Amino acid sequence: MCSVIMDMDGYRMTINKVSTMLTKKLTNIFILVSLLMTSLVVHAVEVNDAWIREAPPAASMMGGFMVIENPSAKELVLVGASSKTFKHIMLHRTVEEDGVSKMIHQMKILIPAHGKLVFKPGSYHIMMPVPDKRLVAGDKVMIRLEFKSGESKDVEFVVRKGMGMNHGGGGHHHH
Ligand SMILES: [Cu+2]
Repeated sequence: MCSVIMDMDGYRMTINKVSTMLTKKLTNIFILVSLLMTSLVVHAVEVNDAWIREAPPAASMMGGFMVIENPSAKELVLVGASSKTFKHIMLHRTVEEDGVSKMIHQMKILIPAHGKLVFKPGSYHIMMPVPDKRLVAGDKVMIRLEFKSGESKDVEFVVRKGMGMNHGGGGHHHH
């Protein structure tokens, strides 16, 4: 009789132990998943004034501009961008050499710690082929900015009429 009670206790102990272990494991998995999810999103970076210049009907490329702010203490490195709307997106910088402006492909663009970088015509910009369905002023496009850290940020760009024709950056028609 005594052994039966002992066995029952042993049985109960085992069940308790297993359920405690399970709870601990589930808690650990939950923490791990939460950590993974937060690491994939940039919380610090702020993107404002994101817009794409409406392209003339004959144009094959169009340019996009924005202001990226990095309030964090770590340098931010933009390495690419992607969107369902565009086949591909390039990182470009327009520079002027001997009075001739030209676009240089950027493998990466640095946004300094506690700093910001202005993407604007005649300077840094993103550039993409015009989509089959022509984009006009007022259209909105989601673009995902990809950073070297593996983090990304989804940004809504609004299509606008360009401000003047000076210093492209939005087109391949430089003089
Ligand atoms: Cu360009």
